[in-house]
Formats: sequence, C-alpha cells, structure tokens
Amino acid sequence: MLSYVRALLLVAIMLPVLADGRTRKYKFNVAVKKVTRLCYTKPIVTVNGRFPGPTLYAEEGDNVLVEVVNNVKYNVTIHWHGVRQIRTGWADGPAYITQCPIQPGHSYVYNFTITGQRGTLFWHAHILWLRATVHGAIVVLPKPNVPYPFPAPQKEEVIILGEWWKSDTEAVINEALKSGLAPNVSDAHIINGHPGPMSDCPTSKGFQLTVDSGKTYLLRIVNAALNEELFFKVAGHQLTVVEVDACYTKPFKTDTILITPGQTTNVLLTADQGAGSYLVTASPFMDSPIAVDNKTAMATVHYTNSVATADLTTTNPPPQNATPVASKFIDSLRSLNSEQYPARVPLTVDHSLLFTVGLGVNPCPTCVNGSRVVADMNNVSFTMPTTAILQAHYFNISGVFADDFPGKPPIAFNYTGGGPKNMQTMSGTRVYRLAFNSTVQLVLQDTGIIAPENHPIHLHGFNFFAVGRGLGNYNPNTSPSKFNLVDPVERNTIGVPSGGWTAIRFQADNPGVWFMHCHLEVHTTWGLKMAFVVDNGEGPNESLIPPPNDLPPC
Ligand SMILES: *[C@@H]1O[C@H](CO)[C@@H](O)[C@H](O)[C@H]1NC(C)=O
Ligand SMILES: *[C@@H]1O[C@H](CO)[C@@H](O)[C@H](O)[C@H]1NC(C)=O
Ligand SMILES: *[C@@H]1O[C@H](CO)[C@@H](O)[C@H](O)[C@H]1NC(C)=O
Ligand SMILES: *[C@@H]1O[C@H](CO)[C@@H](O)[C@H](O)[C@H]1NC(C)=O
Ligand SMILES: *[C@@H]1O[C@H](CO)[C@@H](O)[C@H](O)[C@H]1NC(C)=O
Ligand SMILES: *[C@@H]1O[C@H](CO)[C@@H](O)[C@H](O)[C@H]1NC(C)=O
Ligand SMILES: *[C@@H]1O[C@H](CO)[C@@H](O)[C@H](O)[C@H]1NC(C)=O
Ligand SMILES: *[C@@H]1O[C@H](CO)[C@@H](O)[C@H](O)[C@H]1NC(C)=O
Ligand SMILES: *[C@@H]1O[C@H](CO)[C@@H](O)[C@H](O)[C@H]1NC(C)=O
Ligand SMILES: *[C@@H]1O[C@H](CO)[C@@H](O)[C@H](O)[C@H]1NC(C)=O
Ligand SMILES: [Cu+2]
Repeated sequence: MLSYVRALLLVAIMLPVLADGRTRKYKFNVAVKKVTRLCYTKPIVTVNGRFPGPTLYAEEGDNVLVEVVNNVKYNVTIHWHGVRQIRTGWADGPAYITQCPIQPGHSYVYNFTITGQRGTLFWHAHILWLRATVHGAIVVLPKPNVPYPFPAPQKEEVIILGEWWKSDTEAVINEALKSGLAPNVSDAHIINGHPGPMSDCPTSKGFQLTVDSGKTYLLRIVNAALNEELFFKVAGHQLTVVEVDACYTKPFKTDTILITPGQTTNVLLTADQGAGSYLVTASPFMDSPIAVDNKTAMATVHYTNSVATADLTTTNPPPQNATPVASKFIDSLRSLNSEQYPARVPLTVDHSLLFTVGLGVNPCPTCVNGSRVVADMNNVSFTMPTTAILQAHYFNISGVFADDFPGKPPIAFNYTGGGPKNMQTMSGTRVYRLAFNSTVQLVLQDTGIIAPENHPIHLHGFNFFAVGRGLGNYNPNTSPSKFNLVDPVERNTIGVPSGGWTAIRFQADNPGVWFMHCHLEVHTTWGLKMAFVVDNGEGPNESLIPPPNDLPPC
C-alpha cells in the first residue's frame, strides 16, 4: 500500500508543473550528413540526419522537452519560431540574446510549454547561417476533442519551402562579410527538400503529394528559406487560407499565397479536379532592384490511380515583381475573431514607436569598395554581445547592453525618398525596455537607403496584430485613421512593404528578453535586429522563471 502511494507520488512529481497537457520528449542530434541535390553531393548540418528536419508534434498545453546534442564543429542553438515561451525565455534559442550557444560536444534541454497556441510553426538554428539546413516544422494540434474552426481535412501534409546552395552556406556569408558586398543567392528553391527538374540537373526529382479524388488536405506550409519571399501555387486548384503563424484566419480562397521567411500558412486543398498530375511551384517575390535566385521550385500533386502525364497541367508562377498579387494576398488576411478565438487587439497604447528598417553603408578599409553594406533599425546596426542579454538582465550583469534603443529615428528624413547623403549607421547592443503588460504600437518604416526592400520582421515572445500598412512615409496624423482594430491578422512575422510601412500592436505580457529582427538572414547578419526587455510584473506568475541548470555558459 505504502509503495503504491509512493509510486503515485513519484508520478505526480515527475509531471511538469506548468503544463495541463502531456510531456513530449524529443532528441535532436545535430550532425553532418552528405546529401545529393542538383546532381551534386555535399555535407550539410542536419538534425537526426534528416533534411528538412523532423516535424515536432505537440498538442496545445503540452510541455515539450527537446534535448539538443551538438555533434558538429559549429556552435549551435535552436529557436522554436513562434512559440510564445511564456516566462521561459531560456528556451527561446537566439544565440547571445537568450542563451550562450551549445558548444561542440555539449547538449542542452529546451523546456517549454505551448500555451494558448495551436497551428503550424517551425524550429530552426538561430546562429550563423545554419538554419539553411537546420530546420523543420512544429505542428501544434488543438487540445483533444477541440475541432478546427473549419471543415476537418481528411489528411494533413507539411510543406517546407527553402533554398539550396551548391556551396557551403557559411562560406557564402563569410565571403560576403569579407568583401562588404551582398552574398551569393541560392542555386535553387526547394519544396520539402527537392528543387524538381532544373536546367543544370534535369533528372532532379521533385516532391510529390499523392491525393485521392474528392478528399480535402490541410497543407501546413512553412517558408524556411534564408533570404527570399516566395509565391506558392498549385496548378488548377484554389487554396483556402485558414491559419497563419498559428493563428486562425477568416477563410478565403486564393490561387496564390505569398509567404515570407519566418511565416507559416495553413491552407485547405480539395482534390476536385480531373485525374492527373498538377504542378506545384515556389517562386521568388522581389519588387525592388535586388538580386534573387529567380528559379522556380517544382513539385506535383498527383491523383491516385491516374497516369502521370508528361506535360503536367501547368500554371505560370506570378512574375518576380508581382506586387499586386502580393498586396491582394496580404490585404485578404483577417483574424478569425470568433467568440472562441477573439482578436484581443490592444486599444490603448503606452509606447508609440517608429523604427526605420533598412540598409546603410559603413567604411571598411579591407573591403572591395572600401565600404561595407550594413543594415539597421533606427540607424543602429546591432552588435552581438558575448554574454547572452537574458543572462545579463537576470543576473544584473552590467556592461553587456544598454536600454537606450531610440523609440523614433534619431534624424527624421524622407524615409522612402532618396535617403540622406550620409548613409552611415551607428553600432551598439541597445534594447528597448517595457514594463510588464504595457501596450506597444510599433510602426516599421522601410527606408530607400541603397534601395527600398521588403523586410519580413519577426518578433520573438509575442504575437502581434498587423493594424495598418501603407506606401511611402507613415503619417502619424492621417495613417492611424485607417487602422483595423477589429479583426487585423495576428502573427509573429510581417512583411514591411518595399518603400512603405507596417504598423503592429502587441501587449508586453511576457517578461524576458525578446529579439526582433529581419528574417532575411543577410539583413540580420548585417545588423537589422534589436531586442525588447520586458520587466517582471508582480509575483512569480508574472516573472521570468529561473534559468535551468544546464543552460550553456559563454
Ligand atoms: C521544465 O521547466 C519547468 C518550469 O517551467 C520545471 O518545473 C520542470 O521541472 C522542467 N522540466 C525538466 C525536465 O527540467
Ligand atoms: C559566389 O559566386 C561567385 C560568382 O559566381 C563565385 O565565384 C564564388 O565562388 C561564389 N562564392 C561561394 C562562397 O560559393
Ligand atoms: C535569372 O537570373 C539570371 C542571373 O541573373 C539571368 O541570367 C536569367 O536571365 C534570369 N532568368 C529569368 C527567367 O529571369
Ligand atoms: C562597389 O563598387 C562597384 C564597382 O566597383 C559598384 O558597382 C557598386 O555599386 C559598389 N557598391 C557599393 C555598395 O558601394
Ligand atoms: C537584480 O536586481 C534586482 C533589482 O535590483 C533584484 O530584485 C534582483 O534580485 C537581482 N537579481 C539577481 C540575480 O541578483
Ligand atoms: C519623398 O521622396 C519621394 C521620392 O523621391 C517623393 O516623391 C516625395 O514627394 C518626398 N516626400 C517629401 C515629404 O518630401
Ligand atoms: C546615423 O548615425 C551615423 C553615425 O553616428 C550618423 O553619421 C548619421 O548621420 C546617422 N544617420 C541617420 C539617418 O540618423
Ligand atoms: C494586461 O492588461 C490588459 C489591458 O491592457 C488586461 O486586460 C489584462 O488583464 C492585463 N494582464 C495582466 C496579466 O495583468
Ligand atoms: C499563478 O498561476 C496559477 C496557475 O494559473 C494559479 O493557480 C495561482 O493562483 C497564481 N498565483 C498567483 C500569485 O497569482
Ligand atoms: C562558441 O561559443 C563560445 C561561447 O560563446 C565562444 O567562446 C566560442 O568562441 C564560440 N566558438 C566559435 C567557433 O565561434
Ligand atoms: Cu530585411
């Protein structure tokens, strides 16, 4: 009897305190593996030898424990992109922001609970350019017996979009940092790891999704590419968008979706066409004079029991500069805003912020032009510290960061015009401090310095509402009157339009240090990043938890 009680007690003690769901344990072995793409074999860094990496499945409310073991020569961290990490910043993952890296031969257990979220997210390395190959989907299913707020699909499929380089991606960015110029673009786009037939490798096979006529499929689409926004299309079929960044949307039909690096999109696809094979494409969107990989990745939707015809029912991907296609898609996105899934848009604003996002040029005597291209927010090119900011914040270590990140541009100028003659930026490890649960309105304003460009900005630790968007310069007197405060789309990554602005709102109800950066890896590397420090509120429920014992040291 006594031992029975003891056994029960033991079970109770082993259950995670915070979770109302189960505990899910995963082991991620980061190791090198040789893979062949575009008729060429090269070693890449993988998780568990898979490319793309394994899908992490959980249910809303689950506690997730991922033991990451580093068996490569690089320092490694993993970010659980879009997981809110409420009070568990130690498990967020960006190197030198919330943790020091897991060094070769070492391991770290990421411990977090998925609270109030369900949908598709993804995980990826958050150091160097390792996320080129170290990434995979996160599928958070609703709690047991909670249905989707749309007709249940018969089957679900993860579709990960990415890029493929023939060269080692670390060599690509290192070469660029040395020259001060832009890095090489990828050699192909890929759908679930495969480019499909390309002119330099016609025998390359593409991913095939086999469907049964009449059935409906939920496609969980992730853009894991480093540097390119993508259009995604299935020939002959309409897609019904039902969720983005693990937030339900009002369903709408479209033949093309736009997805930036860092975004996820769930669509319903009904196999309602004649038997055969249909082309699936992922092609770049770039509406400014910036070099991109202009190749189209190809996959197929193949109806079972039908003969694959040689000439697929084809479709043309949108032109690379198809701004109207992109805008139409973005403007169609609305929060579901139902009784069960309300859009809790902050209606008051404690901090009204304006951050410019864009490029700059700084002197570099050893570079090709005697200068290097950099990127910044509010003219600050962020410098990575050598101690993680979250540790410095928690342990009161001074000298690691300053909390004086400017809330508005230091110099006002015609942001989307030609830009100032002096294109230099300052550097620093500067953060913006927020009191617990304060409300923030942040206008992200693109600049025309060097060239205007679309910047997909990702905020860690929060979802935000995209309340407004426009071209040219944000006008504080006239722009807010057009804000949607009722059912704006809720997400964690938003494209700032080329030569325009986007306004977001969020509630700073998660204490910790939260990175915000462009999800084009080249811009992050160049300095387009900053962090918010959110102070603790009252009591343990509004405070960051203490760091785990195995947190990697610097
Ligand atoms: C995970 O973190 C929670 C606190 O957030 C803690 O109670 C639990 O013991 C941790 N689990 C493991 C396996 O360390
Ligand atoms: C980048 O592209 C240039 C031009 O094609 C090539 O010479 C160079 O080797 C490439 N760099 C890397 C790291 O692959
Ligand atoms: C793609 O880009 C390459 C290199 O810049 C160029 O030579 C080629 O013409 C482009 N192809 C298309 C279809 O635009
Ligand atoms: C670097 O120099 C080349 C020619 O030498 C020029 O075409 C290019 O615009 C310059 N780039 C920058 C960023 O100054
Ligand atoms: C850091 O400073 C704050 C405020 O002075 C204090 O409450 C906290 O206990 C300190 N933390 C540590 C780990 O020393
Ligand atoms: C800003 O620059 C753009 C492009 O040159 C120009 O059309 C616009 O009139 C300028 N705006 C102001 C307020 O000067
Ligand atoms: C950015 O900072 C640099 C260095 O302090 C300064 O020279 C430049 O004028 C600033 N530019 C803007 C637009 O604030
Ligand atoms: C945060 O503030 C909002 C109002 O802005 C309020 O509804 C909510 O209860 C607050 N949350 C906490 C944890 O204090
Ligand atoms: C903290 O949260 C737990 C679980 O939600 C609740 O039971 C407890 O009363 C809260 N404690 C405080 C001090 O608010
Ligand atoms: C790995 O991280 C440690 C801790 O920050 C650092 O000292 C070391 O230089 C890093 N190694 C490399 C190769 O960057
Ligand atoms: Cu950017």
